[in-house]
Amino acid sequence: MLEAKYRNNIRPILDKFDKIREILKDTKIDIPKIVAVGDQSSGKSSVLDSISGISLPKGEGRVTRCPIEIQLRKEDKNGKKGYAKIQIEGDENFKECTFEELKNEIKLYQARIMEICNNEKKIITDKVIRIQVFNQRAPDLTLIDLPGLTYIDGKAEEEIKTLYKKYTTGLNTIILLVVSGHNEIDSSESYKCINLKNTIPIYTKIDQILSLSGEAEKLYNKVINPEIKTGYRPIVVRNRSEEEIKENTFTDEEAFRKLELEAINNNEFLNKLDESCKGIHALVSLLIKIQKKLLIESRKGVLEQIKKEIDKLEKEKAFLPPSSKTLDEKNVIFDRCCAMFQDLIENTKFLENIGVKSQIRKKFNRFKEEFHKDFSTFADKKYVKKVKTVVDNNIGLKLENFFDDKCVYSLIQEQLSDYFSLNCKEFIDELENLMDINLCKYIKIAFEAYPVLMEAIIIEFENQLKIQKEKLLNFYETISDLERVHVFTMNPRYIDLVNEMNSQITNTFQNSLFSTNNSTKNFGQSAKPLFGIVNSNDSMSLFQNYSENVRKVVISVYCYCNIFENRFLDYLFQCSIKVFVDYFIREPTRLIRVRFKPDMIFDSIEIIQKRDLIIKQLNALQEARKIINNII
Ligand SMILES: Nc1nc2c(ncn2[C@@H]2O[C@H](COP(=O)(O)OP(=O)(O)OP(=O)(O)O)[C@@H](O)[C@H]2O)c(=O)[nH]1
Ligand SMILES: [Mg+2]
Repeated sequence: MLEAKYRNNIRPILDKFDKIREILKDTKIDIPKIVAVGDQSSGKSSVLDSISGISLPKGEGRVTRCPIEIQLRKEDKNGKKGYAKIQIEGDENFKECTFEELKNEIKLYQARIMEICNNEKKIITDKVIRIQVFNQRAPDLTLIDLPGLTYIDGKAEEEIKTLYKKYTTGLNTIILLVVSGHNEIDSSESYKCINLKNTIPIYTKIDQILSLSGEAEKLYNKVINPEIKTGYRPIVVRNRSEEEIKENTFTDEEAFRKLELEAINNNEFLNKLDESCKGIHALVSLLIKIQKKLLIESRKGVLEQIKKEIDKLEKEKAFLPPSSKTLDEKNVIFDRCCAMFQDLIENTKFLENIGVKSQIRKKFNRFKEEFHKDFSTFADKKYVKKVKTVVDNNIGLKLENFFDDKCVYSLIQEQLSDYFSLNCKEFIDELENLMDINLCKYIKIAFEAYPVLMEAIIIEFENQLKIQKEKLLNFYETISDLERVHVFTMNPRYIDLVNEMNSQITNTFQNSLFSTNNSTKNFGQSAKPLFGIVNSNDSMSLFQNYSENVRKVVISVYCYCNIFENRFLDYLFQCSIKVFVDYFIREPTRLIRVRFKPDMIFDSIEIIQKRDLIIKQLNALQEARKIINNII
């Protein structure tokens, strides 16, 4: 009665979850399942064998080479029973066979798996063998056998751990941790990579334990007082030994189970265990109970996971480039990419504080510092001496009105020639490079999906940058020619600066005659940056042996350089922005269109594969969602 009720309620859910597990095998969605893990040869396949009554690949050495999913059902959807089906993931159909044939079929499928492993040059594979068994005497359970995690040869350990992670993480997984009765749970590598809360420890090979004195007591203690606590109590079981399998000693499963229980109950220690810890039958009852609870309770959670995954994939899909097969589609995509590029240039960081303009400004400031250093250190004692010679050689010329004086004029021209020998061209190359990096960055973002077009645009922009750089170099040549020929001494700022400095230096001279205090007196704010050398003491020592005329000439040259420096660099900065930044942001898409050919827009293989994969996954998730909605 209970059995029939269970079958009516649970069986459909179990079938549906099996279907969902198959559909969602490539996702991380936590579908209810029962999985056997443990070290190599601990008896995992033998336990599942004992539960299911089918003969899985077993034996010493590394036997199980892939996940084997066993779906045990009393009958198929049409009520047909007494047969089995087998398939390797990727096969179009299941192969149907009788129970007698199944043993041999499993061997053949195991050989196919070994071939897959050999071809992939691997020890194990994650391709699943799926076996459906419709047997009146079997419980409705779905179980998964995994390869053993071995620490003997250390081979494939990482691969198996990855497989364990894939199959055992998640709250909806019940783990059968199979350990040989001789061993401790913590001697098994597997216990470290599983969720112990969901774990049922299963001690195998109790027949061997019972024949050794003292071992049964140890096992008893391990069961009633386990050192490693898990969510479920351990169960002790007896499977067939290698010889028993070879010699086909126990053909009747029920008789063999009786023997198992007798052996346990005849032992003075194991006899004392709770009935729920004794033998395969106890394990099957527990699994049916847990599976029922799991199937009922996990439905909502699984549905939520599916919804989340669908949302995530929908977003990814929306982010992928649209199909680009027809000419219209190609044109629409091109316009979209152009708009994105324009948007990036106009609205992102291109012009903001941390954008290109400010990067150029920073470079300019650094250049300016270098420039200024060279400009502001020439007026030393040697220079003043040189000026004296120039002034002496020009005796007779009026120097009070020095602004257009001949010797000032020639000294300024000489000084400017030095400035123009500074490496301004290298600096302009740096600006070009900076623009190149920034423009390419945005082109790559906007045209990422269409590499042929992207490359063409980059070439066009780089050509344009070269042209623009030539323009800037021409500006530079023009300015420097102009500055070299004309000395603009009638600039009011220049005149103010010269006057201010002259009066300050005169005051300093006068003050120093009356004062014993040598403290430094600053000059006016505007003059200060120029006159590192012309503080009170230095200026005195610099000028004390020379006439006022010499001092005035030095100051004139000095001030001119200051004015020139600012004027020249400001102009160069304005030109750079105009030539490099304004030119490219004014109509960026005009430059892009020059190179555009519709053929340059096509989907890359990666995009096609990615799109197909997302669509496939979305279809699978939607199908799974439908199935779950039908259960709830
Ligand atoms: N005597 C005895 N032998 C057992 C018992 N359980 C398993 N064996 C033997 O132990 C060997 C390994 O068993 P398997 O079931 O293949 O072990 P496994 O954990 O699946 O091994 P891998 O898949 O290679 O990791 C086989 O020869 C089994 O016959 C048991 O309870 N008693
Ligand atoms: Mg195995």
